[in-house]
Amino acid sequence: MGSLGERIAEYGGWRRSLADAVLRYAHWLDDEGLSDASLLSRVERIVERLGKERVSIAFVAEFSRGKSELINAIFFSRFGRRIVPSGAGRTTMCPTELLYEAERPSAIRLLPIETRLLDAPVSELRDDDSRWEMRSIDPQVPDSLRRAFESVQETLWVDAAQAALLGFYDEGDPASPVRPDEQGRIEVPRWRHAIVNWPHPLLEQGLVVLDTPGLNAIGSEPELTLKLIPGCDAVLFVLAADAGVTMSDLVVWRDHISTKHGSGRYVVLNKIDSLWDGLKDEVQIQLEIARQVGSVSQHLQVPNDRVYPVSAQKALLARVNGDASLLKRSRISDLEYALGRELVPQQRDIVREHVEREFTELHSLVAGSLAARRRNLVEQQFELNGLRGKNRGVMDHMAARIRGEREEFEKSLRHLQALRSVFSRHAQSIHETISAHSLKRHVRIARETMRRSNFSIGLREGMSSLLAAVRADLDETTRLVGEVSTLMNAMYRSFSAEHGLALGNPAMFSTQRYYAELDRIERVQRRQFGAITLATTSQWALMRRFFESVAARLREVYEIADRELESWLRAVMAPIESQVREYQAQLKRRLETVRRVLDANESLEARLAEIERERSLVEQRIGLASEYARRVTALLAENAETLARA
Ligand SMILES: Nc1nc2c(ncn2[C@@H]2O[C@H](COP(=O)(O)OP(=O)(O)OP(=O)(O)O)[C@@H](O)[C@H]2O)c(=O)[nH]1
Ligand SMILES: [Mg+2]
Repeated sequence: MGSLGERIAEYGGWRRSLADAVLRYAHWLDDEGLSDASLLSRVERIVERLGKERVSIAFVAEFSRGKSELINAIFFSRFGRRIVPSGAGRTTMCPTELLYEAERPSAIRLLPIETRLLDAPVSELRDDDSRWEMRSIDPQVPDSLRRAFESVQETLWVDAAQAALLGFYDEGDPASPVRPDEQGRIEVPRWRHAIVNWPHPLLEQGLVVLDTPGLNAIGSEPELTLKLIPGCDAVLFVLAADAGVTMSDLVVWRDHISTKHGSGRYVVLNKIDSLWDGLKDEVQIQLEIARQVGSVSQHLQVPNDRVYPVSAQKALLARVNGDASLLKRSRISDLEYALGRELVPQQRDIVREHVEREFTELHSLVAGSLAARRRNLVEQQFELNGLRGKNRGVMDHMAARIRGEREEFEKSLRHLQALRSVFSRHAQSIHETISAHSLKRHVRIARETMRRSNFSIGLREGMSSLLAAVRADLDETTRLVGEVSTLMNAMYRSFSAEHGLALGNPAMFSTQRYYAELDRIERVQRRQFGAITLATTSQWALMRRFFESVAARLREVYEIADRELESWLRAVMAPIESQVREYQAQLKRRLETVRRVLDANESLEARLAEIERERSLVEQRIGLASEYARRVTALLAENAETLARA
C-alpha cells in the first residue's frame, strides 16, 4: 500500500495515544478532586473528536475514466482480484461509500432510488434503517465483498415520467443522452446510494472512500455537490489518456471540483498504458505522457505537478501478480506517495490545531486556579509572618482590612451577578437565533413560497428567501457575539485591576466560517440555477431536491454553530467563575485565621505550618498538572517534527 497506508495507520495510532494522554490527565484531575462538569465535558469533546476523526477521499469523473479501477488498485489489490466492479460503459450506478463502523455489521446498505421522491436528502435517511436494503458481507470471504459490490450496478426500467421525476431524464432537453425505448421506458439506477461497511485495515483506521458514478449523475443528487464532495479531505478527479479532456470532463471539473477551495485536489490522468502501443520506444512514450500532462494542466489550469499520470489497471495487475517492474511503470506510487505526504499531515494539522486549542484552554483553567491558590497561600504566609509578635491592636487592624477587602469584593460580585443575568439573556438570544427551530420556520416559509407556484420564479424566490433569512440570523448572531465580547472584556479587566485576578484576555469568537459556508451554497445555487428558466418536470424536481439538500446542509451548519457558540460562552465565563470562587474562599480563610489567632484558639505557628503544608501540596499539584500536560503537548509537537522530517 506504500506510504499512504502507512501514514494513515500511523495517524490512527497518533490519535489514540493523544486521546490516552488527555484521558490520563483527566483521570488525575478527577482523583485530586480538581475536576468539574465543564472540564469533563471539554475532555469528552477532545476524545470524541479524536475517535471520530476520518480521512476521506472522493473519486469524481465522467463515466469509464477508471475511478473504480483506481480504488481497486490503491486499496483492494491484496485480495488478488477486482473487488469494486469496473467495466466498459457505465458501471458504478450510484455513489458508493466505503467505510468501517464497528457498531454496525459488515454489509452493504442500499438506498432505493425511489427515495428521491421523498425530497429528503440521503443524510437524513442515513440512520433510518427501514429505508435501506441490507446485504451482509462475510469479512472472511473476499468473494462475498465482490458480490455485494455488484449491487451498485443494478438498474430498473421505469416510465419516462417517473424517470423525469427521479432526475434521470429531461423531456425538454433535445440533447438528452437517454431516450425512452419503444415501450416508453427508461433504464435508471436501482439504488440512490450505497454504503459498504467493511473491516479493511485502512477503513478501520478511519479512511473513508467515496466512489461516484459518472455521466452527470452528480448533478441530479445535489447533496453530492453541496456536501459530500466538498466535505471530503481529498478529491481525485480522473481523466483518461485515451479520451483526452472532453467537454463533459470539463463540466464535471467546473461544477464539482474547481470550486473546492484549499488543497486536496488531485488530477489523475489514467490509462497511460494505452500509450504503450508496442511500437513507440520508451523515450517517445514518456514524451507523449508529458505532452498530455501539459495539455491537461493547461485545460484545467492546474500546475503540471498536480497532474498524476497513472495506469490503474496495470497497477492492479502488477500488485496481484507481484510484478515490480510493471508496478513501477504504472506510476501509481507517485500518486499514493503524494496523497500520503499531503493529505495525512494536512488532516493531522487540522486535528492538532483543534486539540491544542481545546486542551490549552482546559489546562490553563486548571493551572490558573492552582496558581491562584498558591499565590493566595503565599500572601497569607506573608500576612501571618507580619503578625509574629504583634499585639492585639495590630491584629484587629488586620482583620478590619480583610473585612474591607471582602466588602469591596462583594460589591464586585453584585456586579458579576448583574453581568451573569445580561450574559444569560444574550446566550439565550444567541441560542434562539441559531436554533433548529428558527431555521425550521425559514424553511417552512420558503417551502410555502415554492409550493404556491410551480413556476421558476416562485422556486427561485423560495430559495432566495431561505438564504436571506439565514444571512439575517448570522448577522444577528454576530452582533450578539460582539456584545458579549465587549461585556466580558470589561469584566475581565475590572476583576484583574481591582482584585488582582490573573484572567488574561477572554477567548474570541468569529462567525466567519458560517458565512463562508453560506457563500459557498449561494455559489453552487447560482451556478446550477442562475440562468436557466425551470420549465420541465425534471428541472422542478431537481430544484426541489436541491432546496431540500440546502435545508439539510443548513440544519447541520446551525447545529454546529449552536454547539460551538455554546461552548465558547461556557469557555469565556469559566475562568472568571472559577477564580472568583477561589478568591472568595481565600478571603474567608484569611479572616478565619486572624480571628482564631486572636481568640487564641490556635497558635500562629501552627497555622503557619499548616499553610506551609497546603502550599507544598499545591506546588506538587502544579508540577504534576504540568507534567501530565507536557505529555499531551509532546504528542502534539511530535506531529510538527514528523512534518519537518517529511
Ligand atoms: N487500459 C486501461 N483501461 C483501464 C484503466 N483503468 C480502467 N480501465 C478500464 O476502463 C473501463 C472503465 O473503468 P471503471 O473503473 O469502471 O471506470 P469508472 O470511472 O468507475 O466508470 P463508472 O463507474 O461507469 O462511472 C474498464 O473497462 C476498465 O477496465 C487503465 O489504467 N488502463
Ligand atoms: Mg465506477
